[in-house]
Amino acid sequence: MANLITPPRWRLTERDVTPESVFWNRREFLRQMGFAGVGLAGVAAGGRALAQVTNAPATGGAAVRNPQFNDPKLRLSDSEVVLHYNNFYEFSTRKEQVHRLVDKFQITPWQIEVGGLCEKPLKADVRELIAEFPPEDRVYRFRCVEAWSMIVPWTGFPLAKLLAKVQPKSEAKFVKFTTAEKRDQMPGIARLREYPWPYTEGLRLDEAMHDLTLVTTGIYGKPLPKQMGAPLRLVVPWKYGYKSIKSVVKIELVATQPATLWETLAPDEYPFESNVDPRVPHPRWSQATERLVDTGDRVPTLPYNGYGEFVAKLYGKG
Ligand SMILES: Nc1nc2c(c(=O)[nH]1)N[C@H]1C(S)=C(S)[C@@H](COP(=O)(O)O)O[C@H]1N2
Ligand SMILES: [Mo]
Repeated sequence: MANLITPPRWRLTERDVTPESVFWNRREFLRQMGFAGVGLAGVAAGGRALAQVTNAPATGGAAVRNPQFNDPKLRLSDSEVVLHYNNFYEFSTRKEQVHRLVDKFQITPWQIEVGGLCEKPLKADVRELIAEFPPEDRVYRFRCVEAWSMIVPWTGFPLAKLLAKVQPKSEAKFVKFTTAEKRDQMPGIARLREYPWPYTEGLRLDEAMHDLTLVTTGIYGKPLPKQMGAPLRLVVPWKYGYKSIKSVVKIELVATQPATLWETLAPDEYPFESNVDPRVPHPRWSQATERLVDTGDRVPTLPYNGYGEFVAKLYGKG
């Protein structure tokens, strides 16, 4: 466990970041193959369920698919696998355990605060936000820094709409996001005592305003399950998964680059910008390829996770 780590105290053990490249043993492999077998059968069922999705519940589950983000070449990952393979360290560092530990996690009511350097800060219940910003469905690739990936239909709305509502001041240059810290309901927090809780993340303001950056309230046509960051998370598809912060309670406009949990822990391994880039290896493993969570297929990783045509210009490229 992390709290047994010797100097530097915060240094992650390989167990903590659980890169499959390191922990991939034969038993696990066989188990995963069994998992994948079930998964393949589930794909068709998942597709049917999606087709049935028509009426949007107030909880942000399902909406109309945005045709711009519905690439027919992308095969959706099996929801049975995706929903039960999670990184959410507030509950557990073991991906298969997270979904079993969320029962006590209370998500209603859920207040969100949007403030900092803006003209019209607001506090609202997540249901009010969903009512104000009607969600749409988008199929996105999702790439974890640990080199696993998935392709999922998220439900949400562009963060830009929410930011426009609060009217950022000209001094605002970054956006900071904070996850709820409910220690009595999140058993993982106490086990990682050295971590700088609550989980925080950040984006440059232009990244936050980009149309791809999605405030997400649903997946596979249903409200987000707790293990995936209910009732509201961020999804930033061209960056490594740790930027896609879950169960957000606060969004702040700030003047300088905010400290984030992962960058504070290991800046050389989890830097602030963290754009997906197959040419830049992680210090402990290659980022050239990725493993699809459901099938186990290894596929090449794409620059900006395949979103270069939309975002390269943010970085003076493309
Ligand atoms: N609050 C919080 N957000 C988080 C994390 C976390 O541990 N806590 N893990 C991140 C990482 S590393 C990844 S890959 C994704 C995983 O999202 P998923 O479990 O919904 O697939 O959530 C990100 N958001
Ligand atoms: Mo991740």
